[in-house]
Amino acid sequence: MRILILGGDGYLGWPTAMALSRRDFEVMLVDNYLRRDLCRNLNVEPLFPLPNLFERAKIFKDVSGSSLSVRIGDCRDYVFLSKVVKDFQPEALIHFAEQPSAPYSMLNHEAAMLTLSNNLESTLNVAWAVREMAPDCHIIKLGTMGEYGTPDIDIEEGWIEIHHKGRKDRFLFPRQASSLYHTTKIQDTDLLWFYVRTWNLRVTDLMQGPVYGFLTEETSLDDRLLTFFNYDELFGTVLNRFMVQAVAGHPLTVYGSGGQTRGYINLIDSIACLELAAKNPPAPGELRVFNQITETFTVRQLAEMVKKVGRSRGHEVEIKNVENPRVESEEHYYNPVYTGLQELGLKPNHLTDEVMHKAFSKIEEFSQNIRSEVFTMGIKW
Ligand code: USQ
Repeated sequence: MRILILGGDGYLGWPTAMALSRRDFEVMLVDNYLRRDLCRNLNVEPLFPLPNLFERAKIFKDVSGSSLSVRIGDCRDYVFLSKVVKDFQPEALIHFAEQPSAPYSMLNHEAAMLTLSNNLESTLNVAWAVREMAPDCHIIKLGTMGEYGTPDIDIEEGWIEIHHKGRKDRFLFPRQASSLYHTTKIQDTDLLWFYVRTWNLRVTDLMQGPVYGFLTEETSLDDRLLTFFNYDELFGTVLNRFMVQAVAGHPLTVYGSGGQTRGYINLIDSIACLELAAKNPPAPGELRVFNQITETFTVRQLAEMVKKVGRSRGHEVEIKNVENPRVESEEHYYNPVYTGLQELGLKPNHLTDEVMHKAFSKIEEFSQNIRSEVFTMGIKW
């Protein structure tokens, strides 16, 4: 299957591309190095050094024998994107080409504008390029569980039936985000749902929770194939940050009381979900939604787990409840449904001490790269 991965240089895009190319997919990656540029400009470089995308593809070819095609360009540039889609004729397209950070989107007006325009324009262009150049192509859009927020009712898998004044209909589950980034993901969903209804596109929306880890079969082949791994306040996500903080001897930064509950997923499972989605496309005119998580934790629970594993490895790990820089509920009901991907065949890799030990071990090897000053940068909602 020909699969086009937009955002192929990122934390998820790169390991997904490598994994799929070894499992019977012909993979083309597109990226404009937005994440690299933002990290360089904001002085929050990732933990592992990253060769450029051409170099990474070459290293991967040398160590695995599998090929990846690379195109550098901006998905907001419709001439560029439509030509890539026209020439490659993908059967599936994974859209990761978004500004993915909630804190970055709240940094200042410029960052808000970049997030809004990048995310919406790239999604609009994806819908158009597919319609005009490869109308049967299955669009797999990376959504986020954060689109739903933390409502006081169970979170369904995308859709809800509403009964009202004696009648009923099926709607997208209500959405209310708690950052501008998450709001753009809701707007992406609305855009694609509109074009699904209007143009009969086939779309899968993967509502993913925070992903953790960085070790896959392919990233373990060679350190130069490791993924884009941030641990700073802007681009790092919570569990990844806690593990690096533990290695650095920095207190784990639990925001507020730490009762915030989210659905988490191992990077390995995230890739497996993408493969399952690609191999099981929806019908034309269908927007299919999966909640892409495998278990739920509070921030407090994650901190306790990291503390236990970190201490067993000789690190002095303390947990600190810092003032919450975000506007979010700290103690709330959270009960999402996430059966769809397991029904398609996902076998979850849960968060265990062993999983954490392996991640710790690699982080320790690179500990000389850790810069503690980026753990807290003062970004507030
Ligand atoms: N948190 C802490 N301490 C930290 C960092 C985060 O307590 O040092 C808390 C946050 O306040 C939040 C939770 O941990 O309650 C998750 O925060 P996060 O930074 O790990 O994740 P988030 O900002 O929600 O965004 C990440 C990815 C985003 C993805 C999203 C899935 O950056 O691309 O869409 O996870 S979800 O959270 O389900 O919306």
